[in-house]
Amino acid sequence: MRLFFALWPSPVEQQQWQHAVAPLVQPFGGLPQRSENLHLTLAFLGEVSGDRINQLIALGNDLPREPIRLRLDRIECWKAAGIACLRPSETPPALERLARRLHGSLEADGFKTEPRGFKPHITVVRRVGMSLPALPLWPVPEWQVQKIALVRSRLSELGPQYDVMQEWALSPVPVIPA
Ligand code: 2AM
Repeated sequence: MRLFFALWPSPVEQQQWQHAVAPLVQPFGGLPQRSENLHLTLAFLGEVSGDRINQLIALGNDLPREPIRLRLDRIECWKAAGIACLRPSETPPALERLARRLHGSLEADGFKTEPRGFKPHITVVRRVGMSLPALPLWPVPEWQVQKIALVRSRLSELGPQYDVMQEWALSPVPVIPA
């Protein structure tokens, strides 16, 4: 089965982002992603045999759960990938640490991951045939990430269908007493 690890938003967040980007990406054409498919990939594994799922779950259990907050302040078009994506201009150190640890653990356990470097993004449109300078998004969607997910991807003519197989809650932001 085709698997990946991702930061997974709530349905409300997915709908808010889709609503916010729709007028900006409309001129790009292409194939806008359904709101329920919006996510931020941490590591794409490709085809994995079903008997290795428990190993991936054990690996997920050991990941750091530091709070992560993202400012999704821009839309970029990546011509080579043919996508438009929602991105943070700055990657929080906690997210860098999580991605590094995940990729390190996957490699140590003999899983092959995408060789392209980790560049956090949420694909909002596929099959975009143009490249444009980054567009700022205002108001900036602020994402307090709630969970990491291990997700199965099934490809069909209607586009990919994603099923969350296992999820891990990130720690809440500590409340600093006044
Ligand atoms: P993308 O949005 O940049 O295409 C499920 O396919 C998720 O895994 C998508 O978010 C996709 O990123 C990511 N991914 C990374 N490498 C991939 C690959 N080689 N093929 C398909 N998806 C890939």
